[in-house]
Amino acid sequence: MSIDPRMRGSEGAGTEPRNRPKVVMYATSWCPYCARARQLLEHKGVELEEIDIETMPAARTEMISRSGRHTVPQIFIGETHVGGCDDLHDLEARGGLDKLLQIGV
Ligand SMILES: N[C@@H](CCC(=O)N[C@@H](CS)C(=O)NCC(=O)O)C(=O)O
Repeated sequence: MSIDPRMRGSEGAGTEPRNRPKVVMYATSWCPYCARARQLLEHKGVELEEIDIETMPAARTEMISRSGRHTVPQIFIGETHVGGCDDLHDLEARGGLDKLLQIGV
């Protein structure tokens, strides 16, 4: 028996799809660029996985190896390396962030 799509609660008509890409942000707790990026992603309703590179030293190495950059934040949406806070906001200004986040698709 199939389930009527209108009866699937949060996955029903007009709501977001279930399978949004994972969003990972390498960050520190005090960095103002991280705070600005976090604010935009939270505004989008994104469930954000933050990796604190100060409390987890191996994470800094991982961030550099994945992104080729040394500054925080470094943001990944799915397999896509978006870059830092400025890159995230540039992407939003160009209208590309919602698409990458699969919001409204
Ligand atoms: N333009 C970058 C600036 C990021 C930045 O300067 N982050 C600082 C912390 S708030 C940092 O990682 N500094 C360490 C360094 O420059 O090596 C962005 O938008 O993400």
